[in-house]
Amino acid sequence: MKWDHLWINARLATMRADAGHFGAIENAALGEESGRIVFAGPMRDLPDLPGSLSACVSNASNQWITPGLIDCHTHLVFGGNRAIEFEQRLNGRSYEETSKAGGGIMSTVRATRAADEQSLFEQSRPRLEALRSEGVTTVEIKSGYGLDLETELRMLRVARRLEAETGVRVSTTYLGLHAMPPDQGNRRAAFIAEMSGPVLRAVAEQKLAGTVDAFCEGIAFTPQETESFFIAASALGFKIKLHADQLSNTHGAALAAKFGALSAGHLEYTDEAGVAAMAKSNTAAVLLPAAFYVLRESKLPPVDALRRYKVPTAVATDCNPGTSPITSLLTTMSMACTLFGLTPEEALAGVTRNAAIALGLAHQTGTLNVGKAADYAIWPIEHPAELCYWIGALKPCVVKSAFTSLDGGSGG
Ligand code: DI6
Ligand code: FE
Repeated sequence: MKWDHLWINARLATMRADAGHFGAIENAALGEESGRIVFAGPMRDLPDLPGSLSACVSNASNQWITPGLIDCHTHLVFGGNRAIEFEQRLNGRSYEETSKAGGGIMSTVRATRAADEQSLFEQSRPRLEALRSEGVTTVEIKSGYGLDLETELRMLRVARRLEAETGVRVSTTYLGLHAMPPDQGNRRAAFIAEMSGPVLRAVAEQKLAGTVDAFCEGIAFTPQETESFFIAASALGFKIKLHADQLSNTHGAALAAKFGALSAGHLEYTDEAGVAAMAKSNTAAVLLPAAFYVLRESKLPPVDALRRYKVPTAVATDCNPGTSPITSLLTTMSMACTLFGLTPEEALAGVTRNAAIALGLAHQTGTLNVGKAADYAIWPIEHPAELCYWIGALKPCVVKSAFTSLDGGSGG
């Protein structure tokens, strides 16, 4: 049997949970066959001579190979931008004030509704290419800037097309309760019923997403409203995620846990009881330090409690036009270390193994393990901590996902 490709003289940061610092293996090899990893271990354990195992043997020249990076929380499909609001915020207007005045998420909803499918695709694609050029091979993309049937479905179709045309694996999420559109007036209950009924069913019927998300917050939806949406979604077999406790403690983490959520994101205001509930329900935490940075937030997420309760903790960009206009997962990892106090190993686990857990894709990707998809990146570095240390100075030499390959030098 011949393998499609074999890397020799590599150093692997396998990021396996039980395998020591970074799951590192020196003098290693990585073999792939039909899009799967068939070997990831020391060269001395190869079952034969490299040339007998594969017709395509490459020398990694002692560079580090990591799992393909995973950005498990983004809103990267959207129309327009919000640079003007950024300017206003720096002049003292708060995010909440902007949002109450009809700006914020709703200004992106207007721009997204106005963009046709092709335009939305063309505006979003460079953001995904930028992520990929830094080694990202899987990305989660949420809807939530449509807030009507037609535009929510359009956003999810664009997300699916991004996967087809870039080869980056895309996990789609229907973010039905993101903001209350003013054109609905005070008809909160009617809006929630629409998003939890016809729109949810259309997403299911057209198989555009298998997971839902909501923004549970003072400026968005109450825990009771969120819960009614989750009940409808669970009944149709959707998996659950939540934007929880970002700006205040609404006990969103515990609410997510109650529904057995895959993940809860942000968590700046989550208390220990919320963390304990997440641990019990195997709900992953998703830390979003770039939104913390942009909003100049000062309340830190409960990182120590997440460690003590062994909650798998992911790190993601939250790429969105309001609170996190960033398309660099490496910079986000640096922020996770500097702003939140994660170790470089925790930050890398946050964009590999734990991000896969947060997406329910741990069987498929997130570590260099035999049987998983051949998603990996090769880095011109001497130590894996460099992935979190450099700011804007590092690109992978090779980015490979099970769908496609890309030469790092020419990408993005
Ligand atoms: N929390 C966030 O940080 C983003 N969405 C959310 O629920 C912000 C989205 C935006 O301001 O456009
Ligand atoms: Fe978000």
